[in-house]
Amino acid sequence: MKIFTATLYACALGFSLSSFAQTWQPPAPEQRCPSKWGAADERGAANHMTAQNVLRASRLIKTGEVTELGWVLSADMPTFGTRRFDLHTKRTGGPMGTNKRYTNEEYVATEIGQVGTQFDMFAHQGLDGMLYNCHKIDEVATRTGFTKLGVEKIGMLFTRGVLIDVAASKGVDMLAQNYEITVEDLQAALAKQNVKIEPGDGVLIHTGYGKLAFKDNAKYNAGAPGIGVAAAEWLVKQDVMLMGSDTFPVEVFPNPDKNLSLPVHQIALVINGVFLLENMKLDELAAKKAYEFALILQPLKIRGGTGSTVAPVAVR
Ligand code: UVW
Repeated sequence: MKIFTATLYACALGFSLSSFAQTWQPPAPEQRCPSKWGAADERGAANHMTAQNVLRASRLIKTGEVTELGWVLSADMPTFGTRRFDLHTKRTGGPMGTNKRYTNEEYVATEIGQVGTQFDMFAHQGLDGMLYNCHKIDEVATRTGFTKLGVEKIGMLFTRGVLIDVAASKGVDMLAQNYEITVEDLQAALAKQNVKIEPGDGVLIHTGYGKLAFKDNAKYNAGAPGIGVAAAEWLVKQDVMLMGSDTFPVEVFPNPDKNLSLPVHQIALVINGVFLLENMKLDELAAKKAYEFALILQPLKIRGGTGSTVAPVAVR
């Protein structure tokens, strides 16, 4: 009866029912599983990590210039939701011996997998109770980590990195909060930079929004410009290894379709086995107009972990 009434209202107002349709429907399990890397696969796009891929990236190293792309981990960085990072210094000893040795440590209370510049692993996101390759979350989640799809499966990533400077391409320092980056935006920026995406690349998207981190954390966390569903699907079609950005979700947040919750997280991590790299420091790379480089990072080997804080570098 309610549906009938809604239909009458819609018709009276001149809408078709399709106006209310979701803008994106996740593919059904039989459409997304097994993944293109096989039913037993737990590494997704990390399968691009071949010796040839490392050599392809290493050929981009010409001067040895290193640019750091990771945040300094500290209590004043923006953290999402109830995540936190607290470091307590432990003055553990000294002076000891005739040589008066001192020793210091720290106790860090944090979500080590999901703070700072972070690499999202497949155990991090699900779709209707399932993870990548249709593993049921209830079957692989334990009190001590995930038995499948943990971040320890990934190891060293050394690949060609491509910076897409969408902010520069659009002539702004910073894209507006909640701006959805389109396929056309990515293609226009790539054309201006004269760079093409290749299979296995790590694609980093500069929005300029990262300038707010550590300065106005409330605004940084309140929303984010980023890729929408169409741009994410286009990047996935280019067969990239990972998608990163200088924002907390990589994707536009909140999604323009208020009925959707972080769909790009599902498109990347659950449906296609492509990684996300969040909260990146990209301003220096953008200022150098460094659009192609060797991108190097190694997620911590946290057994059964959903991700890892990382300190990626670009080497040219
Ligand atoms: C968010 O946007 C909340 O992203 P993540 O959970 O991957 O940090």
